[in-house]
Amino acid sequence: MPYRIADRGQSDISGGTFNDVGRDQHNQTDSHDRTDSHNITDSHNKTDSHNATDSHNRATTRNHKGSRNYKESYSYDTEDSDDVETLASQIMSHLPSGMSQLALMNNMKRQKAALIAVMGATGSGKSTFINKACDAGMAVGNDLESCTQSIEVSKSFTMGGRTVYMIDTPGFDDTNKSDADVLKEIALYLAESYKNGIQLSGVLYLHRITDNRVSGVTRRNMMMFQQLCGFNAMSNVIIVTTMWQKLENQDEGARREQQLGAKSIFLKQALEGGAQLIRHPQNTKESARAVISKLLAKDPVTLQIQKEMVDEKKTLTESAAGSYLNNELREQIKKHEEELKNLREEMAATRHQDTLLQEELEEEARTLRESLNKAREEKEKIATDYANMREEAEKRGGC
Ligand SMILES: Nc1nc2c(ncn2[C@@H]2O[C@H](COP(=O)(O)OP(=O)(O)O)[C@@H](O)[C@H]2O)c(=O)[nH]1
Ligand SMILES: [Mg+2]
Repeated sequence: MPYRIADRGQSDISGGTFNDVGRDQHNQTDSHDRTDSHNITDSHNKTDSHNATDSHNRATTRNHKGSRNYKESYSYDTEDSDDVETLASQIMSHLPSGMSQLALMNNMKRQKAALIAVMGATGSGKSTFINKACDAGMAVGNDLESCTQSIEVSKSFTMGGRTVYMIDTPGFDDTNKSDADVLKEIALYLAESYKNGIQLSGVLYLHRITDNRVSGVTRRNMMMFQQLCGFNAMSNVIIVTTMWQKLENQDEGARREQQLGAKSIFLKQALEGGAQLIRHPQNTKESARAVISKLLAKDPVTLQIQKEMVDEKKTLTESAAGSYLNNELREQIKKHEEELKNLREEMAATRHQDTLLQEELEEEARTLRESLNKAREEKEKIATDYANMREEAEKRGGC
């Protein structure tokens, strides 16, 4: 299970009204320029990683003996993970043999292609959106399990005379990857493409309109996305609300939409920077392409993480996104250390009493120590720079 920074509660986004800005649909006639989708980075070997939310997202109760019961808010089913691997290998099997990332990037450059990154939480509909846009076969997950194992580039398609590629990214809540690994993958891909002379046409950030609250997971995804893009790139960002068909009451969706833009500090900033909030009203190709067409009209953009890693040669920890994650991890470590200290005191105070209680406290301490170690490891992982990340990826055969 991946190490995950803890959710920090959620905010209500109901109430208010909203004037839809994304209903003007364009009917584009597009031809297809099909190449297969490309899985860019290998999945890392880290099925043993640990979910750090364990210790804080658990409801702690005392049983009749006064000892604690933890209710896990999150569980990981290893049988499902086999399914995910099968799906990943199915995608891999579509790869044209010998097509490296560099070759693909050269193709993009030669075609003066438009490159669009798609970000958002797991289950926000990224792979489905891309599939609709380009009739491709990205793996689509159910609501609980991540399917996008690593960065994937879609088949190309043509819109308004431009060749377009879409980049599918894992969310910062991936069931198989820690946030640090997701950040490293996204940062490396963006840095590599920038260094190879490819600029993005823009970024789509997908958000489920069916969510009536901004959960900790959503908040983390929004924050990481904003730190990766930076304020100056926001005019090339579209926040796309998905799953409108799942809403019983469309007015409720409109209210959430308004709250997202007005009250959420995360999206408010993005919108102030020029990002647009647009609906993907139908889960159709036309709807997806109407959104994409808005980015194609814009001049390409350099994202903050690209400038930081390539031009400014910052380490990942020094980048805005890395620094955000680093701070979250630092706070997590502090919290774990505090919890461990309290636990030790409790163990000392009850030393001569109940042996069963002692065993349970010991078990609790063990879990906490594991979480603490994982958080420290994650912090170490992002203490790296572009050159190191490339080297690591080359060793894995990814870049
Ligand atoms: N009704 C509806 N379902 C969707 C939409 N987009 C995605 N889904 C479903 O939501 C689930 C997660 O989608 P997926 O594309 O794997 O999300 P990802 O994790 O962001 O790539 C799948 O069951 C999709 O079929 C949409 O616009 N409308
Ligand atoms: Mg996906």
